[in-house]
Amino acid sequence: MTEVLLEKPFDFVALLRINRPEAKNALNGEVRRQMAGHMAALGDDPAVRVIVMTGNQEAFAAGADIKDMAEVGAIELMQRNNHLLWRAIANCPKPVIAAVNGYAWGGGCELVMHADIIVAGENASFSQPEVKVGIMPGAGGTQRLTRAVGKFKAMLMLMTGQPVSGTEAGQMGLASLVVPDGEVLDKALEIARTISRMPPVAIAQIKEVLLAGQDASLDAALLLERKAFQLLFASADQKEGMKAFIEKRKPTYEGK
Ligand code: CO8
Repeated sequence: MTEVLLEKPFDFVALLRINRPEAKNALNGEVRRQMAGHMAALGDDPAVRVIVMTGNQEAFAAGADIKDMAEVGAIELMQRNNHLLWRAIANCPKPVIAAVNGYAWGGGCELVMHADIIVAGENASFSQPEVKVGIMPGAGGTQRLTRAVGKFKAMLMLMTGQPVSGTEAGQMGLASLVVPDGEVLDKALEIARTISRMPPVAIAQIKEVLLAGQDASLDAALLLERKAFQLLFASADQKEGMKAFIEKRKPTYEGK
């Protein structure tokens, strides 16, 4: 397992680093399999509450591996069932933070958009350049990008393949936060640490309801929210959080 390195920088936080520097972290099958495997395992691990994914200073990931796709046929591509690997990432029930420096292009940009929070360096580069190699995004780029930045900015990026900087990404709604390049990972880890101290059951419900509600009618989404809100009153963490407030002390959350 060396294409994606797993580290535990501190309690309750896991850090996944894409590790193919020789190929600008291009996402070959092995990277995608390892990323999906880690996400599934970390999603199940009670000792992990937040996951940060990153690349290196030059590239988060410069796309799916073109050398891996250049000669493939449609049926073989279909039989690779890559969508199941992407789904494992999308289905991770824990907060995922992307820390982005350098290229987040093509499948790399799509991977970033699987995250819940995106911290970008000012000079990061976001792009969906697939059209330039004769294809289009295949892992959510046309859909997640449009939901993030709206139709007109998405069309421009998708049809020209032109990159936007981290600073522009922040202005467009494609990043949660933009910081100087050298501070990206520290900032992402700081946010991860903050979230890791929050009640895990509430955090999981926020993620589930926000994502499920995004594509539902407002009425249905508000119903989902209300039910999840009510459910949280069955958690020990709710009792602890409110008791600690009243007793003027710090709460200790156990995820129960
Ligand atoms: N795939 C394979 N190899 C790559 C990729 C890639 N996406 N990107 C870079 N590399 C390799 C280069 O081939 C090169 O290898 P070598 O040293 O053996 O020649 C090495 O990484 C270093 O790259 P460069 O020399 O090109 O570095 P530069 O700094 O000059 O340029 C760029 C960096 C601008 C990022 C340039 O490498 C580039 O344009 N890369 C391709 C970007 C691209 O088109 N990405 C989109 C790919 S298609 C895609 O992502 C479809 C997603 C669909 C999702 C579904 C998946 C199944």
